Amino acid sequence: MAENVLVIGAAGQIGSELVMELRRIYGNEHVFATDIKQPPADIMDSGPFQFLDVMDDKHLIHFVVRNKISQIYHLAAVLSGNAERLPIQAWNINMESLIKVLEVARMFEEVHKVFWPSSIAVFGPTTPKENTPQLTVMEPTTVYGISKLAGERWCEYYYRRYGVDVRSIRYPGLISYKTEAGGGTTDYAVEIFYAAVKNGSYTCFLNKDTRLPMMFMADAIRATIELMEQPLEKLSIHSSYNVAGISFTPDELASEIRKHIPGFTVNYKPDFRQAIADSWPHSIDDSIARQNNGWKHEYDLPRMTEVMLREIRKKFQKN
Ligand code: AKB
Repeated sequence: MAENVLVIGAAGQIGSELVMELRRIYGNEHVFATDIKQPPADIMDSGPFQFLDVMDDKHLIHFVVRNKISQIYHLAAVLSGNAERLPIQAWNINMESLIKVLEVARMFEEVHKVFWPSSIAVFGPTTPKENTPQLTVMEPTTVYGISKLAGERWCEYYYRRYGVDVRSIRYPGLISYKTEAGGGTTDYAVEIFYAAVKNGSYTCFLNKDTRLPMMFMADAIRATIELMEQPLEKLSIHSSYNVAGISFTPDELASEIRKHIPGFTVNYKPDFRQAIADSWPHSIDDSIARQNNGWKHEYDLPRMTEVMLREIRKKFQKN
């Protein structure tokens, strides 16, 4: 039987790229993009889109039943920076929406697979910073991290108690050119490319030597699809997998950009997001994902920088 895939949060940074890849795999008509805001034109033009607020569980259930949904990708979330501005609202949105999706998967056995993104934000200041292991101390100090850690526990609970096949990745900072991120701590690594192309200068909200784990979006999409395609028996983690890409500092990224734009300058004006970044790992040990899923990232810093600058220049030429 054909798979019918529901993507919640299709207009976001991950969703806007994942929907197109899922449509390539399952067929345009079988991938239902939903969000509370309108996604990019290619998503609107290539297959079904509907406004759906995941907090409205009646609408969610109706949608799942009417469209015979068999897989759900629940990508909607309030990211780390925005969550610190409105902690209780962020907690409610991040947690309640996940529980609603898990409940739908528990109630309707036609929904046989769920994907939910976790984050490196599940780690905190007491976690080992270098090559952070899959299983380690986890004492997040941000509301976003607390919600992601609790979410991981709920995912594993639904798997063990009800057999819900829910899969997850602890994404590092994601770097992409199609849709900008919104409200995260790693967003500087996207903003910097736009500023470099547009103005030749950037004011960074993190210190120059703040090292964080990052990943180019093409790698993140591949990691997600590869995890979802694995037979369940091959998976040993039912909370969320560590996956690693590249780690760099704002200063290292700026130097790489300078190889293409020699006059590029960066000022450093750290704000409240510095404390969030300081609580996160520098690099991630993803050996379990490598063993279970054959995971390996492809984009290093030079390759990612080249693609980002090329694609962002094309965007500005069009406008
Ligand atoms: C954020 O910065 O909040 C996100 C994340 C690392 O989960 N990009």
